[in-house]
Amino acid sequence: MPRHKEETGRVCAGMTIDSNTFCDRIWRGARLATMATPPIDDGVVACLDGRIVYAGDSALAPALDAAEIFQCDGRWITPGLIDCHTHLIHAGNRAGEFAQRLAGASYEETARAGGGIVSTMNATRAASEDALIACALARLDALIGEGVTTIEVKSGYGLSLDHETKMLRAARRMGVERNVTVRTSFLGAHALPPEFAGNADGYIDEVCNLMIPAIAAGGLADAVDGFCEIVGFSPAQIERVFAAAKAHGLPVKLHAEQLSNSNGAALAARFGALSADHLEHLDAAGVTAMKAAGTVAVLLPGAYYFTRETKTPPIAALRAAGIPMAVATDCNPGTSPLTSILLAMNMAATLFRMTVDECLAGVTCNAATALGLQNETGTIEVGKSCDLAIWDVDELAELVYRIGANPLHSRVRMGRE
Ligand code: DI6
Ligand code: FE
Repeated sequence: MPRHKEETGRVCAGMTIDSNTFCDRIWRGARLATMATPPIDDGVVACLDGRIVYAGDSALAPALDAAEIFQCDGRWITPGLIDCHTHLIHAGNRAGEFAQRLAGASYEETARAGGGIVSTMNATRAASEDALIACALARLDALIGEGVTTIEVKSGYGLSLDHETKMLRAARRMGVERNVTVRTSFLGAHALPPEFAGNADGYIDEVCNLMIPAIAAGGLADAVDGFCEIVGFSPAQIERVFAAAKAHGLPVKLHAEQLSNSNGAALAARFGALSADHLEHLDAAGVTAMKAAGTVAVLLPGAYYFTRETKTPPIAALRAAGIPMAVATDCNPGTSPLTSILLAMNMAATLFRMTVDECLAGVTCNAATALGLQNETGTIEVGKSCDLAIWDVDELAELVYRIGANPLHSRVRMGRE
């Protein structure tokens, strides 16, 4: 059977398809959570060249044919899940530090005592790019196994040009090794490396004048991130990092208000940040600033849980302001050794009182916006990448409700399993 596109030209994003369209793949008999429309009971999704060419009610669908047709038997389909905040690339682990914290030490104390981020920096510097990829792939596979099709990965454990670029190259390569979309963020302003002890401004000079220009020129980062915190960098230092990022055409995001309120979210908003992340200590002025800038609130309940934080992010205020909320794992060895996006959703609901719908939006459409990918993925809509997660559940709420279960039936990225 001749392919329609060969007869009449390409089927383009947003173009209406007609009854002769021959697709690559079709999923029929599904319940669809498109995240752009109300749920659809008897839905069909059609894919051509990795793009969605139809998604909607089967009763309204044109007659479609495809090389491969999947019967979904009433399974739910959501957009492929998006983990929009991870530190997946790192070497070693901090189980020993965890034990110290159980014995009473605080996160700040272990960081000041030379543990913390700097201990992971030492392990990461000692690891080759291949070794970094090998241990990160195990974490990535856990996320992929739960339907993740897009992941953000930060640097921030190299803290020198060579080691930060090694981390970013390793992150990009994971997207070649696996069928997953990887977005990278340069997090040079994560912690002060020992070479710059007592000279944080000197290190920020290096981040701004050496690292950001080189990383931007090499196309290694999709965004620039920072850690605005007493144990991290001051708002004035982060502002310099953001100015350098902007000068090199890179969007910004920020770890803000995690351990204390330093008005980081408002600073990020002033630079039109894609997202401000953590936000436990966010105040009303920060909410207002984020709303005005369209900055996504990325909530990281795994870090809240693991550090036994007691102050919850101001979910009600974020909700009332209509700020899009995303949920991510923050997978990192120090404060969130979490490789389950489904558990992150459950924690967002139980610990932060987010609704099922908010949790689902948090790992799909709002997570896409937090990465600047809202036109590419995060909803099941014509023209977007055909990124799907197909679930063996009767109700979508089961994705949030279960603890330790994995009802994923199959996963599709750019139309391919
Ligand atoms: N906030 C966090 O929770 C992680 N980084 C950050 O900026 C912690 C990273 C670590 O402890 O290794
Ligand atoms: Fe983080």
